[in-house]
Amino acid sequence: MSLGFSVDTLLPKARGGGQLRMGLVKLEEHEWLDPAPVSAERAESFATWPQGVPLTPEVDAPGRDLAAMLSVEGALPEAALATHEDLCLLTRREGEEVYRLIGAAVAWPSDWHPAEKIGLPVATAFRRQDAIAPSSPVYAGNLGYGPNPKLLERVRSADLVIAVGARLGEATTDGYTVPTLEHPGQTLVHIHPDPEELGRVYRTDLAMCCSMDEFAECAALWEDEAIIPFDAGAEANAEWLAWATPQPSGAKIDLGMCVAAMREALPADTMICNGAGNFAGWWHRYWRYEAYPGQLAPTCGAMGYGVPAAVAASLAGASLIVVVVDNGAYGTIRMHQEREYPGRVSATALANPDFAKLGEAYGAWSVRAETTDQFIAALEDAKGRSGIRLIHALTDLERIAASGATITALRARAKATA
Ligand SMILES: Cc1ncc(C[n+]2csc(CCOP(=O)(O)OP(=O)(O)O)c2C)c(N)n1
Repeated sequence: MSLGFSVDTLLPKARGGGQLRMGLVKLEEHEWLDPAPVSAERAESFATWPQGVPLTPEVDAPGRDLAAMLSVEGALPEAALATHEDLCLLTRREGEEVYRLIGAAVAWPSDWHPAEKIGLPVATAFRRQDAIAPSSPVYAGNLGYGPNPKLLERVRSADLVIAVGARLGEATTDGYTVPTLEHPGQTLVHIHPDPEELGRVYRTDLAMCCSMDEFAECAALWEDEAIIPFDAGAEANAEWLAWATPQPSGAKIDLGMCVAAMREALPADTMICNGAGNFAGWWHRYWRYEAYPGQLAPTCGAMGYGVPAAVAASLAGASLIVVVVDNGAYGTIRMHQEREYPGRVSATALANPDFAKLGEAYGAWSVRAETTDQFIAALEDAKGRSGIRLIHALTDLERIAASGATITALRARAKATA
């Protein structure tokens, strides 16, 4: 049997001939085929983690050849299921020296999650919520607008902060306060592919300029014997779960419950697209960004991003449900007005059209929802249809943010401290 190349010839050429970081060791052919694989566990692992089988169209034919070599019916996924080995196929295109990965079937990716091994809490940066699966036992939540106060406190009191791939921007750092720019008593390690970013705003104790896959591959090699397990990951995960589980707010249309209903109703690989605005906060807090990519949202905070992002996703095959959250105002700006100049409302009220009728005029299936029950029913109905579906959710401006803040309370607090 031949795979067309040997490990010895392949390895120096992987990643353009750079240092090998994958932790691969060469096995003889008789070693890499387990004569009695336990396929039930592998089948379960493939079923629960479909992202472990990324396939390009290019891998189909060689995958079939590989399966045939192993006397298995099918292609790469079936071959990986029938053996006890995770399988990757690479190709070298004409005129290219490097090998490219064209498909893989990896059943046990959890071995590649160093933070889980160590028990360290991992939070995602603003609008990068799909970077870590929320089902990870050490997922600690999102650092963005309206963060979980318990998560902020954790970052504030940590001895060591490792920022992997994230820009330490305004939203992620709660306005450059967590951590503070000089973070006395705290060690900050910043890993980022752009050398301009490292040390630009934050004093950095250790800066590493590299791509995220290079870092991940190196980090995955941390030896188990050297690992000190911490409880902080599980604790932070429990705090996040409590924060990210909506409690009924008493609102006529309760957006937390609507997002919870969406989680029930829609597939886990659903992508959430949004632009700037307080409405997005309910999804940032209560949606589980399990898919990758699963969040199309602007880290620069631009309004008007959501619909074009959703159109782009639909061009790539996604089907669209549009939720218009209509509180009759530029709510975010109204919130700032009440906080800084309580009671001085200026140019933030909107005279909105009937978005359901507008959607209908454009050929979308559209529904108006004024209560949580109507929203849930609309969602169920929408699921059974194809084409663009639009739900016009009329919300109460008084409930201005997913944190639970109200206009009345903001105004009262601002007046009291004026
Ligand atoms: C292109 C652009 N213009 C202006 C802003 C400033 N801005 C941020 S949120 C916001 C109001 C958003 O209102 P809306 O979309 O109705 O959402 P809400 O906050 O009411 O949920 C504005 C004007 C922005 N972020 N992007």
